Amino acid sequence: MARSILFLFALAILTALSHAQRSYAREESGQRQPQKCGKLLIRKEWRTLTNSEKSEWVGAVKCLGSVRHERLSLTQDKTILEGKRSLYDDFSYSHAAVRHSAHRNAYFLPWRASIPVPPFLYCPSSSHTYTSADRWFTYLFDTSLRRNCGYRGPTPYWDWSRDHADLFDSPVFEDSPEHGLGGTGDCDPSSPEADCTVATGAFALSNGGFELAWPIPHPLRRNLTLITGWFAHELPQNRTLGPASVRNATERTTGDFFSFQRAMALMHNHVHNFVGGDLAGDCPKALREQDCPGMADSFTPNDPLFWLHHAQLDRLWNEWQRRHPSNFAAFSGMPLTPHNMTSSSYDLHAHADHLMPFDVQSVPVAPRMVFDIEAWPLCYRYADEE
Ligand SMILES: *[C@@H]1O[C@H](CO)[C@@H](O)[C@H](O)[C@H]1NC(C)=O
Ligand SMILES: *[C@@H]1O[C@H](CO)[C@@H](O)[C@H](O)[C@H]1NC(C)=O
Ligand SMILES: *[C@@H]1O[C@H](CO)[C@@H](O)[C@H](O)[C@H]1NC(C)=O
Ligand SMILES: *[C@@H]1O[C@H](CO)[C@@H](O)[C@H](O)[C@H]1NC(C)=O
Ligand SMILES: [Cu+2]
Repeated sequence: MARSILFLFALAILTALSHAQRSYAREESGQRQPQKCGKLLIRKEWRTLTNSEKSEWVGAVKCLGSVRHERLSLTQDKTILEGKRSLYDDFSYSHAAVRHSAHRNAYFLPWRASIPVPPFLYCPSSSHTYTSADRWFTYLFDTSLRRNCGYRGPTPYWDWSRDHADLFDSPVFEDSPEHGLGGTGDCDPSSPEADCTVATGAFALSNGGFELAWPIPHPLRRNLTLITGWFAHELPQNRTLGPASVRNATERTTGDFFSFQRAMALMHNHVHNFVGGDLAGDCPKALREQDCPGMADSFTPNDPLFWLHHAQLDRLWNEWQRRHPSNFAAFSGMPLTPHNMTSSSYDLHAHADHLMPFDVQSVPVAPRMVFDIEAWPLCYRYADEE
């Protein structure tokens, strides 16, 4: 199965409004003073969690996957989608639905204006809003775990740069049925059953894992592979995801949001593509090729690893923002050296105050609102790694 090339950003969200969002809506309508954070939540690297913290997170994710509910589609007719789906599936579906709608609906034109072209691998990232959409998406997921599943522990992230020399052996792929996310699946091409189904860790069906709804019901799939050779100058992920790449992305791009995002885009895609299966948007075998979602990453949040990876990207953005005053609110439709104004890589409309609509069930969010993770409503920070 050809491995999909991924889009960059995550979109949100159909889940019910969080308390914070509702309050924000009230604040916007002038009924309330801006709110302050209480205690900041601390996000921690996966391997620094105790086993019991890991199990708590895994358990909360499984809980979200066990809460069945109906939901409205994002199409204009607002039909109810058929089938068995969970609060967890919502996050995958939002990814897909917003993108599909964005291509059909005038309603979503503002989305298109702010996120113009999917940033393909080796094309410069054109999405100047993705980091902020991503930050909000991850925050909403975390909020959902806390609200719907009583999660009280830290939001984990996966610093893959610590594992780049041997990604296969990363602690995020632990086998433990209680606290492990599991490893690669069985992808044996000669076996008709094998579809890269993950058989280890807490998300394996045999260990009480959940079935995912999108694009058809199936268990979690992974196909860990170091990919090389798509492009002449391409290096395997064990070369592109190390500390040197991270330093290049964060230290050599001061004041240049565009270059920073481009470097992040490459690392982002390389992790998705290394892990394969659901995280790479590879279609389940049981789905006919022509029924496979065209948008490669539509269901990539199926793999709980998605959240650990995206929290890491969020962490790197935060780190970059705090490296230099010119980085903190760096956000615009224009790179520092606009040599070609007609290129689709440049979005003249992207603006930190441009509201990103999140459908009828969510208040629109402006990138500026998520610049400071330590300010309300986000109210978290990243732990210093040991
Ligand atoms: C697993 O990934 C490799 C590398 O991309 C690919 O060649 C292979 O077809 C994949 N296997 C399945 C079953 O998707
Ligand atoms: C990356 O993996 C390849 C095998 O796929 C190996 O030959 C190479 O030495 C590794 N590079 C690093 C920097 O670990
Ligand atoms: C970092 O950037 C330098 C200069 O552009 C380049 O030569 C080097 O290969 C980069 N390193 C990595 C790991 O990307
Ligand atoms: C500018 O970008 C447009 C669209 O990508 C392209 O068609 C055109 O050739 C570019 N012009 C120059 C001078 O690079
Ligand atoms: Cu991603």
